[in-house]
Amino acid sequence: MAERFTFINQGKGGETHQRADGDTPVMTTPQGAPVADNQNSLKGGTRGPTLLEDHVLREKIFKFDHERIPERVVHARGMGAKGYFENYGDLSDITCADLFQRAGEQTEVFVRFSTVAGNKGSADLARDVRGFATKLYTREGNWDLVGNNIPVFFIQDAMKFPDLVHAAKQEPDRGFPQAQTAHDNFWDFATLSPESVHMLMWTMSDRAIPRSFRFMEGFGVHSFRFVNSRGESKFVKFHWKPLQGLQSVVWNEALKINGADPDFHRRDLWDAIQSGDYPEWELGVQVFDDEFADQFEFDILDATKIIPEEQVPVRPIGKMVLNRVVDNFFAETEQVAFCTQNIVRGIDHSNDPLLQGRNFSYLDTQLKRLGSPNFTNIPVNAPRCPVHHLLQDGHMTMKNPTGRVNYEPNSWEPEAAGPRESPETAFQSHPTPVEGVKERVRSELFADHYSQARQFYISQTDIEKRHIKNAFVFELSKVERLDIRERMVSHLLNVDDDLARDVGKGLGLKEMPEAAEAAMTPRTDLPESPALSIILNGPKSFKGRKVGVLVSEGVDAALFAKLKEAVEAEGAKLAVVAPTIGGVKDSDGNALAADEKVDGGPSVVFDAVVLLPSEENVDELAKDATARDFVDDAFAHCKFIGYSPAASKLFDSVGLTAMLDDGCVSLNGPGDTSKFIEACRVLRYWPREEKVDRF
Ligand code: HDD
Repeated sequence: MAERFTFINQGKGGETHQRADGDTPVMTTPQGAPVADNQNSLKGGTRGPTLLEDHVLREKIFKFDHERIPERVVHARGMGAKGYFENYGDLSDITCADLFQRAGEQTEVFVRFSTVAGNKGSADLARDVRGFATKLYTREGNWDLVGNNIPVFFIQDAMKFPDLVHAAKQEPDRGFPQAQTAHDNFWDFATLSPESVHMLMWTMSDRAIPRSFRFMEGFGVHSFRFVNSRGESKFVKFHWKPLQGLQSVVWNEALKINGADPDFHRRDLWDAIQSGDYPEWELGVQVFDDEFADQFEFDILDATKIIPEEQVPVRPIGKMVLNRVVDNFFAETEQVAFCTQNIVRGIDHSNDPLLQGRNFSYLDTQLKRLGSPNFTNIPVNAPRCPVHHLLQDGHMTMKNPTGRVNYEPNSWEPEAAGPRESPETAFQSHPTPVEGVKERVRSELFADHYSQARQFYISQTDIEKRHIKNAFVFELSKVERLDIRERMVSHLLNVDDDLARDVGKGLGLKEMPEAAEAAMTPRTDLPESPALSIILNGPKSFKGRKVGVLVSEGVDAALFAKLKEAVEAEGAKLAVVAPTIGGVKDSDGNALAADEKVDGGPSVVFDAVVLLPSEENVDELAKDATARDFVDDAFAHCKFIGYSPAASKLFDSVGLTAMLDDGCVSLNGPGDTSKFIEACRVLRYWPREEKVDRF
């Protein structure tokens, strides 16, 4: 405990002050002077004025006044975690990056997941892109792979980034809406920038409402380069694939989770790691040469395009395991500074104009946020390998450099001369030829904005297609200007006719607009890519998921015990939801502790639910509106519902009795519990959706 509050071990003569009781450290001022009274300021007389002389008070308030730093201009809300990357094998044929040379070698990692548009205090389940930023502390310096959970981006050139972000965030006059793109400015900008159409398909899909950070993919987005020790180079795209499988929530659920638990994603990651259920992602690479790049249908430097996995398979090269939460949110999650420019020998940038702009922006923003070019000395940012350079001084210098030499070349004797260059082990830019005239242009090859948007759409299951249509209708229904709504539909006509017509219908358009003018005729011959669907890439088991069990006094003890056993055998978790947080007595008269009171644990925060009221108390439960919502929402969100015979009264209370389907599993005896958990493995009972989704 003492360490938690001990900021600097002062070294010589600087032992931590110890209190007489020996257990707790002495509280000091930041200058190290012991504090006598942390409750009262220094006054001139018992009821007199506080004295300016009170340096203890002034220093305490001063430190407090400066606690906040500017929040990130985008990705303000995030959650960090720590772990390691384990390399699968020797990749020296394609890259000399040190971390990829030896099978089984581990490299320390820090990850920050985030939403993009919302402020630091916004809710986790916004419909938004998720940031997936990784810092790998390699033996040859830090490598930051600053990606998202979507493999394409809204824009092709960094020049457009400030406008994109301004349009997406709160409107400047009113300061709202918070953490959502469902407003005029965003859709105005997006529809005037047809290059965003592919990304819009992804953000209107369930990818933008993940169930958890643990169940989403990550992508480096850009094409990078791998370079081997012979100086040969190939292009590479990076993918993080969750070994937990993909999973998202449904939109109505997301809206409700934001109210029930705005920290849903943060809490989920924290709880999983703290309980030893460490999330894992495989790092995969799509490696391709210049010849492939030249014959590929699209420009591999265009960040609005993917290379379908069916065309260039993703080769797994290692695994990341997140097995530690942060020690301190501010010190680590807030102060971590990712920079796309941080790459290491064996990896290089490409000419993607978005990446080129990013390489300036990240370093610049860290100076603004962290206040000093010495931010690389903050523990979470400091390389784990030795650092020797002759750069010096600046705000918050943390090291005491010794000696006389701070320049190079110099002719001092080797012990005093300081560090020297090392071309053999250093990062070297791959010598790609550069030619052309200076001009502000976009390559003509970037002009196809619709073909891959269509490919994404046709690769979805019918359920996912429905969700995409609904999302467009929801977002555009919040847009006040009819011409903007119509403009979006005019773009969708270049993607898929059915999609456009259904969205037009959902918006109540009297007439369909003309298709938007396309710079290049959209292709309709690109094949489906099953890798783009979430449902087709779901988990194999119910592991890592959570079942909410609604109980009342007198809950069947044997059934509950069997259920718990089946849930835990699957590697899932069970939470007891009861009328009061004091819990209930089960049918054997034993106390059953509650994890949530029913209004604090609505069904939206669980992956599946079980209704276990007792015959004696079910009527009482059915009178409670939040208990009824629990059942109604679970059904509406296509969740699997296990239920004991007495639960029929709960179904009656919400008018569902006649609608019960195969997703509702009756638990007549303890043997049925395993049957229920097996059913849950597909996560949702989707055939129900058509019956409950009317608009
Ligand atoms: Fe960015 C943060 C990902 C384009 C400028 N970005 C930021 C973070 C992620 C991304 C995950 C949060 C890092 C963290 O957790 O601290 N950004 C992307 C991806 C992009 C992208 C995948 C496109 C492929 N970004 C992009 C462009 C620019 C920026 C084109 C500017 C030209 N991004 C920033 C930034 C941020 C940032 C302003 C805000 C806070 C920070 O950097 O540290 O510099």
